[in-house]
Amino acid sequence: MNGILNAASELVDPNVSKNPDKTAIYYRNEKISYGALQEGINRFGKLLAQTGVRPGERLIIALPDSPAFFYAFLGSIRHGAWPVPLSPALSRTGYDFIVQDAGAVALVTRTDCSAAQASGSTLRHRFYVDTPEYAAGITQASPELAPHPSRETDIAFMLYSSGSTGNPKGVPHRHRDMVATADTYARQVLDATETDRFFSVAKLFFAFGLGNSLSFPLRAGASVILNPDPPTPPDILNMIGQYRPTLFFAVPTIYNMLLKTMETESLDTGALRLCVSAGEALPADLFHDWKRLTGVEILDGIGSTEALHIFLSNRAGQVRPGTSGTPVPGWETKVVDENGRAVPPGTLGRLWIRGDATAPHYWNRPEKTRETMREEGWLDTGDVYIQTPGTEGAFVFQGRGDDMFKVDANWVSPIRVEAVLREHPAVLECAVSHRRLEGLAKPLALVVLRPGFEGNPKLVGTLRRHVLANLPAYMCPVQIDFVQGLPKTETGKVQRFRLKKD
Ligand code: 3UK
Repeated sequence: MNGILNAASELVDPNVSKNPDKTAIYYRNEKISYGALQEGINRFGKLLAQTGVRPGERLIIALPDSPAFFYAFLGSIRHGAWPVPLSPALSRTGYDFIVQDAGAVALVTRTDCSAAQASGSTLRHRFYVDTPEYAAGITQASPELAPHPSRETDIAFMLYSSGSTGNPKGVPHRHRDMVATADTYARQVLDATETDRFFSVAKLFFAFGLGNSLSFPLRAGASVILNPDPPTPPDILNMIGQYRPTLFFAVPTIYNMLLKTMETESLDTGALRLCVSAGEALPADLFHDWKRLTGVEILDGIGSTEALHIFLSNRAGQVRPGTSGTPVPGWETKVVDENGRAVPPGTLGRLWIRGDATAPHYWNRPEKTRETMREEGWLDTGDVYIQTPGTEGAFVFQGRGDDMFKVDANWVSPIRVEAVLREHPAVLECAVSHRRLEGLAKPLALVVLRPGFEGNPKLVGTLRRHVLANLPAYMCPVQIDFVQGLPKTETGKVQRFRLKKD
């Protein structure tokens, strides 16, 4: 089955036929209706066509969350060109690398974004959305554009995964992928309908935010609230009070910061019915504290750029705190050993997944593709999981495959040691990796202290004793360094490989 399907048309057009005046986007003081959204998309696609950008060519989008992002992203897809959304906060060299890697022919950004200076031999056109020339080009372009007749398995867009190691990799996705994640996760796990209002702290350039703020609300004929600014806890709380979202999405650190802010400012949770956390594991305590203060559950779920969105998730009313829950409808999962053979529940192994939304390959990375996109449509997530026999099959995250290491022939999961260290009142944040002593791996910890604590040898002793009281001795860090901050990716994930001292 490989019918004609254009994702931009599939996500938007039915809503225009049904109710063109319904608000699709809330943005500052503006409301963008479905009719206006479709017009903006068509005009952008037409502008691309007139400029000579052809279907299949790549176009970089470096924009804050805004209606302009929707027009450029969906306008490209409607025309058949592949949008490549990137964070508007990358360095110039970060953009140059991706322009070159993707062979991008066009760039859509703002004059005040560092992407404005990006360069590359393939780049032919630049669109600056905050200029009068751009406004004139859009106004002159026709508001009618027939969707490019793509097949559902043709590539529609490409994301870049900042990855936990090495250079970012292009992850192409097909026309059917956004529709598939909306019809499985959003509809069947979140129960999303046209009465919902979506609000995501995670931005549109990140696969998590792209689903939360674009494909899910559009597929449901619902509304989305966009925040173009870097998220600060007071702004987020204000926006929740002002726009009254029903669904809220953020990474765990944001929930943590919001809880701390709520100690001084009250939160009007108003219409909120469900919250979602992804990006890294949500600590069980955070789930309980949030539930107690707001009355709303946070559903932890694991997703990835390669899978486009969440494939294992908790369910409303049946949350198992501290786990990633169970497979989302439409997804098959298996935990495997080094030979790709399924292991029984209760055994630690790599998580492989299979579903309709997975990227078919990496862009120009045959070696990485062979490692990750496995036989019969399976995708190796690179994550280590245990499926607990006791908790109705909930999956418990054990860390990235490449972060795990062995000490005295025993596996050490950095996140277990980090969780214990974090329980100590002196510890704000920490990351565990390993160093070699006489050729053998030993745990090493970097610790960011809470204000008021001093990093000295006495505290090292205290923290080591705290770990020893809670975990086997081989897991106890032989070295603890106090630092100001931890190395993180664009999307806020700790890069443990950068701590390794081999
Ligand atoms: C880790 C988690 C434990 C895990 C993402 C939701 O994070 C997303 O995509 P990325 O490509 O990273 C994927 C990797 O992040 N991870 C994500 N969620 C969890 N680990 N518990 C979780 N709940 O290592 C995974 O392989 O940046 C998240 C939707 C779309 C996404 N792209």
